[in-house]
Amino acid sequence: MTRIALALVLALTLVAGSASAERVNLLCSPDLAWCEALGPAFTEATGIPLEFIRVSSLDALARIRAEAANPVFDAWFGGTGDPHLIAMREGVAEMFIPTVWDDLIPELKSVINEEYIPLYAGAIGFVVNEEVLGDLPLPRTWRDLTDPMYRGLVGMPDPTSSGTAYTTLATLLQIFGEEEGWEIVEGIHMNVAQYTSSGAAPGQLAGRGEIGIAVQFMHDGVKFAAQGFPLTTYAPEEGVGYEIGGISLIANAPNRDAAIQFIEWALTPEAQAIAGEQGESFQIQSNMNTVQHPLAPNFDEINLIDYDFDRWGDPAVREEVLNTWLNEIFIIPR
Ligand code: S7P
Repeated sequence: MTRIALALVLALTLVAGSASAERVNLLCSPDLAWCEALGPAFTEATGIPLEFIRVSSLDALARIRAEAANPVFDAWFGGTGDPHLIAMREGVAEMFIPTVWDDLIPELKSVINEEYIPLYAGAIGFVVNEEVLGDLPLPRTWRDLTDPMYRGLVGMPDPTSSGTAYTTLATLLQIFGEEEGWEIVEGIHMNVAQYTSSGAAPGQLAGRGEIGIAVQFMHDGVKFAAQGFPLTTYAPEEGVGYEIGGISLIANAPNRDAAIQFIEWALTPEAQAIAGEQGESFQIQSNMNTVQHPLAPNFDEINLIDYDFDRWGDPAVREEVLNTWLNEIFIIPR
């Protein structure tokens, strides 16, 4: 073999070696079953290995911020939109336009001002175990949830870790305004039996009969009902806020090319169908060509509020909301 041929073989070996070292380290915020189904399907489609850890939305943001100087993760899949927006604005995540951009539902892109990539959408609501409520009437409004007859029967996630809970607080403050909104948050707090760190967990407590009413995303309640738990899911009369879950490239990702390939793949109709088929997750998927699962919500039938993603995704506003909740609501004995 000539020297040139030998050099060529060596170069090709090195290139192949570095390509096989590519992998995707993923922060995954939706339900565990969906996160678990992603890796094998992505590896089958691309040959690239994927490892993930499941972390709630706000914990994921905290982690990305803390590791900004030396990122460990390459991409962040799912989780409520506000922290994705914050990550973009702070420069710890990097916006790019994926090739399927024009196939993503236009309204999902426009309400978030195209500041991050939409992955799915879902709305907040009540998930109720009527057996636990017994003779008590179903709560029909947000204000109903403050009624002392529901003392110890309500569950919601902790706003300091859960994007679901932050979306709920932002919803109440937008529907009722600051003063009345915090009054209602306090009334609900007095009835809360347990704050959970993850957004979907209150529905599991309600399903097992440990509480009567969970406040969380409705698609999670629908999922638990589909699994056989005696749960009824609906939106309160005053209306509900909603999420546009995101998918983001971490800034300075160690495996940037592989991460982009993952995000491109995750937005295809085939990959999005995994949510309902294997992941038992029924959000509205963002690609117009994805066949939506029959259990996915129909936003035309839900009284959605005009959620101001720009304002409630602002880091300073979020900070203020969380501080008020921690210092003025959470400390009230119940
Ligand atoms: O379970 C799916 C889902 O409701 O969970 C996501 C949420 O960000 C993760 O939960 P927390 O951050 O509230 O723990 C939602 O984006 C998603 O629809």
